[in-house]
Amino acid sequence: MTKQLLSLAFSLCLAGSVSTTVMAAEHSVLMLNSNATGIMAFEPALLNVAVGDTVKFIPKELGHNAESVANLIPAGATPFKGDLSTEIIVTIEQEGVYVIQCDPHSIMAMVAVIVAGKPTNLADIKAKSADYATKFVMNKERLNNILAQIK
Ligand SMILES: [Cu+2]
Repeated sequence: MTKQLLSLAFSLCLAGSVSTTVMAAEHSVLMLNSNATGIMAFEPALLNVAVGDTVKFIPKELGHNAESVANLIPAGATPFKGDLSTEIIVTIEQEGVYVIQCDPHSIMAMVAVIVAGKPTNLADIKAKSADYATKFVMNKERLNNILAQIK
């Protein structure tokens, strides 16, 4: 009897650790040559995730990458940079707002925003993104429009 109880307790522990792993969701963001928001776009452009989730950036079309923008991620978050035309899976470990760009199309505002948990650094991101956005020659309002949707 005691043995059975122990083995039951052990099974429950296993089940517990497995479900913890499963709870971290994986999200997908497509890298596209165009969509409803214009040319050169991430889809979705705004993604809400939980801390610990992963985001997979998928090059649906060639010539794109996904990378975090310097100074436009939460303090202490690890920057990342995917290779051109290559899928990258990023684990979001820090709460807050992240701005992501495609390097070759950053001047066309090929950007996405990830909000992990609460947007604790939103005011900071909005202030710093104004300077970053001066390099856009197309889709100039795209980043502002995305940031304006964050509550
Ligand atoms: Cu691109």
